[in-house]
Amino acid sequence: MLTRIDHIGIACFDLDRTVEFYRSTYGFEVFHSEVNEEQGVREAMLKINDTGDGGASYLQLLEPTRDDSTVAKWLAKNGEGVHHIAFGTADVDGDAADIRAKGVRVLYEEPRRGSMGSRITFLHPKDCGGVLTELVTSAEPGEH
Ligand code: CMX
Ligand code: CO
Repeated sequence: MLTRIDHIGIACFDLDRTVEFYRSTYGFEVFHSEVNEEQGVREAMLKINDTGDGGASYLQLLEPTRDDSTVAKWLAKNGEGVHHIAFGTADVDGDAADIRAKGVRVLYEEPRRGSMGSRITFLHPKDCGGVLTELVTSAEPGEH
């Protein structure tokens, strides 16, 4: 069951500059940052709020680390902006299977590694009304 907005993914050319915009404009601080080589991104997670199911909601600021990454390709075509939304669930495997059975393309056979040791998969934007949609199961506290 999808129980929250886990994050909104925002693509940018310059992560440090974008982090500074969110800090100085809204007061949001970086909760966590990492490089995910598989996804080809350097990212900062800004925690917006905790949620009633023990999770949280974040902004995920994304800067590409290589020209052939999905985010680099998207930025070249669209410029900076909202790249994807992510729903949180305790069971990404089960929810992805249920959604695949409804005829929506799930991009990965098995969930892959996301921010902070989470497990993630994506739904094809062409099957979701033009919205690239991610499903996330957070790591248990202490797992990452
Ligand atoms: N939102 C909405 N539509 C998108 C999109 C996005 N983020 N990215 C691509 N599309 C659309 C394109 O506009 C294009 O539409 P048209 O054919 O009408 O022009 C179509 O999808 C195909 O796009 P493409 O540029 O040819 O790109 P690809 O098919 O090579 O890749 C996708 C698209 C979704 C398969 C790829 O972006 C992907 O695998 N995404 C999942 C991984 C990812 O995004 N990782 C970065 C974030 C990591 C994280 O969140 O942790
Ligand atoms: Co994401």
